[in-house]
Amino acid sequence: MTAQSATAQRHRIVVIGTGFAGIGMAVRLKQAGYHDFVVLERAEDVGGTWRDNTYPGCRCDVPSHLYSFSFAPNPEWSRTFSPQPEIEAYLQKVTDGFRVRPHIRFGHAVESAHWQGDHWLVHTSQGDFTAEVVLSGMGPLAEPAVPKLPGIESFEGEVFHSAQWNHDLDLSGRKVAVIGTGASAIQFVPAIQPDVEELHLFQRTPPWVMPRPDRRISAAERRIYRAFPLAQKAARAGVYWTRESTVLAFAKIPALMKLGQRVAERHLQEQVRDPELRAKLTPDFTLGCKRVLLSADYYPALAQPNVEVVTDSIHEVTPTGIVTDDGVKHEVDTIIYGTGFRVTDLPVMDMLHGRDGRTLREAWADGMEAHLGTAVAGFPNFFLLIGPNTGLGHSSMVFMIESQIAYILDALKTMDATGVREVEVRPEVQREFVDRVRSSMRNTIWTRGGCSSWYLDAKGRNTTLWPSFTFRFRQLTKRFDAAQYRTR
Ligand code: N01
Repeated sequence: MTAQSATAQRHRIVVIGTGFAGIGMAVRLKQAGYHDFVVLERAEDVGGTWRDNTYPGCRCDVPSHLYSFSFAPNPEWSRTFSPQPEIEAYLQKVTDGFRVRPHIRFGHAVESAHWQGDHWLVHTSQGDFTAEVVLSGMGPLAEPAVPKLPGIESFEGEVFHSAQWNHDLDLSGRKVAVIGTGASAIQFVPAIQPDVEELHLFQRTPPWVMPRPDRRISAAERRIYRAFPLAQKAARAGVYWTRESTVLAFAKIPALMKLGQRVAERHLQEQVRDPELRAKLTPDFTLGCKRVLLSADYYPALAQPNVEVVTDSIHEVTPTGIVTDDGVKHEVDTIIYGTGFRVTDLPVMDMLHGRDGRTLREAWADGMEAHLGTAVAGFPNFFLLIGPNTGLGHSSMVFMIESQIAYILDALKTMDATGVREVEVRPEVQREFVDRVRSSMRNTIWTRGGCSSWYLDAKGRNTTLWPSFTFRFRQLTKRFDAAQYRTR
């Protein structure tokens, strides 16, 4: 036993993170009769990415009825696409309603986890924990990606990332540079455009934007959902299957994307009358290659006189602005990064030390991979939620998370039923699964659509998304197969 572990708190299970993954896992553990667990959370409240992303206009681009746990329907959603405060409040309500909060240790940032031969030693900013099993709910959209712009240290104005919004700064009357045009930027740009004096939008690649069919859910509808939960279940199923049908275009027959692309082209045509601006905003890749964005107010905001869409590359930042490659200096006093997250370069990769002290980064030297996106060879009794190749471009991550939770619970039950203390996925099982995923990936829009995106790693491989139907993933994770694991 190491010096650190002498004072460690012992628990059977350590869960890391309190986003949808960590909270869902904790609820299901309790329901399954596992009570000896703690949930470690670096922040002071639950919510994960839905706690951190508070930028103006932040909302979900997956319909509300599907963006919730199957075991905790919410008849109170106010809109068909929920605003961030409602999703954060929903997660808090689930945490309290299922009495998970007493298990959570807030302000405990996990700094490392080491496999000790027969248990894990988890080192946090506020002490150590030992556990038989570690479950990571550290999502991929947690660590902001901030580009190293030449000269940024000399900038005299305010700088922040969309996931760390500076609410103390009044943007009215300011000259703002927004860098990036992804899912976050297309939501906050229209929200801040009316207030700022000037908005310079630095666009590297124009995204495809579809109309967002958002509407208020009336009080009468909410009464129906409260009184007849089956009605909301039916609405949820309708959304699920509509979304699921789009997998055909994303992952099976990418040529079908051209149909959707026409809708996006028409949307751009209708909302942007100026041909020069429209040309700047027209993507040169097939719809779906990057995340399909939904917005009713992004294009109209860009057509306003206080907005300039800058398509020349950023050359350098000066104390008072940004100079682009064409030599033009854009005078600004605020820079907002809408530059996304470190998805394929996760901090957990350096924190986690498996068998023989090997880090996850070393294990993933050739790219992120895990059996069923959940178990990694060399890391016994460790399971990842939202691991490699479990992300979605078309539907709700909560569905994938619930599939993984069920799989992990079955693993725990199998261990209990058979007296097994240690499970570690066999490398050849992981290899076979990953090879199948990679082969399915070849014919997807993400690899054939003619774009680069955060879905791809440095080697151009898609190690983030699930290349098939989500019900297929659910089938694969339905049962934990001990034969696929080395057991002790
Ligand atoms: O980040 P992104 P995001 N110089 O990575 C640009 C989820 N989400 O925060 O396209 C200049 O999509 C980059 O340009 P390019 C969702 O899964 C969900 O917007 O790489 N530009 C791009 O335009 C989403 O996919 C919701 O050429 C630079 C942008 O920054 C994920 O979060 C809402 C640059 C980054 O776009 C991330 O979205 C919001 C540089 N050095 C977000 N580096 C829901 O509603 C990057 N860019 C569920």
